[in-house]
Amino acid sequence: MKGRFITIEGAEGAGKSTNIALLERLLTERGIDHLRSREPGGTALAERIRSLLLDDDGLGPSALAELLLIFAARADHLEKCIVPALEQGQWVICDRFTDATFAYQGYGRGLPRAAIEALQTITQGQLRPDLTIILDLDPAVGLQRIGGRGGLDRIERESIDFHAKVRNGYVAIAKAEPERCVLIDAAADPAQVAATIRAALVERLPELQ
Ligand code: T5A
Repeated sequence: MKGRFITIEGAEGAGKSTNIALLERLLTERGIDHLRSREPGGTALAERIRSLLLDDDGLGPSALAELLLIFAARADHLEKCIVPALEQGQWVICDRFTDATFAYQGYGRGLPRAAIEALQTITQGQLRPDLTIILDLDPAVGLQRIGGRGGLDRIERESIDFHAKVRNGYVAIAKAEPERCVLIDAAADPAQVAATIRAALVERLPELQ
C-alpha cells in the first residue's frame, strides 16, 4: 500500500475524537492527503450496521452476532473506502479498527481469540495498521467524561466490569505489539495528551519529521 494506515483506540470517552482532530492538523501541516473514517462505520452500509450495533432499542444482537456484524461492516469499509484510499497513496486515520474487536468482543465479551483472528484473516488478509495509538483511561473516568452529552449507547451502558476488561485488553494488545502500538496515558490534561501523541507520531513515522 502506498498510504499509511493509522488507527486510534481506547476506552469510551478516552479522547479519540479530540486527538484525531489534532492528528489531522499535523497531516495537513505536512501536506499529506488523508482520509478520516471510523468503525463501526465509514460506508453507508457500515453506518447502518453501526446503528444495529449501538442503538439501545432492546434488539441488541447476541455476542456472536455482534462479532459477525462488526466484521461485515469492516469488510464493506475496507473494500469501498480504506483499501482504495491506501492504494492511491492517501493516509487513512481510523477511529477504532480490529483492536477494538479484540478488546470488546474478545476481552470484554469473552469470545474466542481464535475466532476473531480467523475473521481478521478472512476480512483483511495481511492488512494491519502501520501505527495504532491506544488511549489508556480508567473506564469510570471515561464514562464520566461522556456522561454529560446525553444518552449512552448500548455498549457504553455495559457494566463497569465489562469496561475494565476492555481496558485490560487494550493494555495487553499494546504490550504484545510494541512495534505497532503506542499506549498513551489519557488521564493527563488534554495539552499533555496531545503533545505525547504528536511526539510518538513524529518519532515513528519518518514522513512526519
Ligand atoms: N466497538 C467498536 C466494538 O465493540 N467493537 C469494534 O470492533 C468496534 C470497531 C463505538 C462503539 O463500538 C464499539 C466500541 C464503542 O462502544 P465510538 O464511536 O468509538 O463507539 O464511541 P466512543 O468510544 O464512545 O467514543 P467517544 O466519542 O464517546 O469518545 P472519544 O472519541 O474517545 O472521546 P472524545 O474525544 O469525544 O472526548 C470525550 C470528552 O472528554 C473530553 C472531551 O472534550 C469530551 O468532552 N476530553 C478530555 N477531558 C479531560 N482530559 C482529557 N485529556 C480529555 N480528552 C478529551
